[in-house]
Amino acid sequence: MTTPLILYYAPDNASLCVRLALLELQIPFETVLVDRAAKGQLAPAYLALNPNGLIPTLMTPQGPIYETAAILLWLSEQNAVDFLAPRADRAEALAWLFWLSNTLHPTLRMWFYPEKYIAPAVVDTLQATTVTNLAAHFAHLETHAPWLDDHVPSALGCYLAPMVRWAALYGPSQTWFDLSKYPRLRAYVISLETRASAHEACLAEGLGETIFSNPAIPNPPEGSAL
Ligand SMILES: N[C@@H](CCC(=O)N[C@@H](CS)C(=O)NCC(=O)O)C(=O)O
Repeated sequence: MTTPLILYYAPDNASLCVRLALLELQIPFETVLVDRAAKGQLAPAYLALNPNGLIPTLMTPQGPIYETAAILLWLSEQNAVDFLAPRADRAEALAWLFWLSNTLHPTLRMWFYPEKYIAPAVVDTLQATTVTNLAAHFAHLETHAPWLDDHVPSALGCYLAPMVRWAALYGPSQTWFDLSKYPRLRAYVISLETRASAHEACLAEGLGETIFSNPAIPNPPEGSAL
């Protein structure tokens, strides 16, 4: 790739998944901050790149790509060595990528942004169901994702590890999430947070230490998470 990729990001947003993948793959990239506090994701210039008004977007020589899973798949395809889930077969890796994208990530979004999904009067009801569903999703991963035992960097890991972080940090309550209940998942995210990619992402976005296994609210050098 000759023209550098440009990652439109906000600290500790879903763009973190893409930043981790770019760093792991050692693909040069530049960043442009999307100012969440000023609703920059809804500014006309950003909507021209990503009409969904969501972060991230990756500008590539072929134009902008959005949707975290699509970007991770695209980046994996640019790479000579399999990055999707190096020790899983492709069918299994694709199934898990889609599950992360169409099940775990949207359920987290319902937990963080219930008002986007339901009338204000019944937000409590949605949150009660959502937290039960989230606990079931993490238990499902713990039991059914053999690739958690492969402590190697992958697109799946770059997607999952930030979601583990967000489960522990954001939403109306944090007490429901206890990573020690999921020992395979815990060992997996610890293996990823000790990598150079995680350290570099920490510095760029002010994420602190133990970013996946015992995260703290970020203190970013620019922009804000919410
Ligand atoms: N389906 C999207 C979801 C991305 C997403 O939820 N982004 C959040 C930040 S982590 C966002 O842009 N939130 C702003 C909003 O919902 O208005 C993807 O996978 O890229």
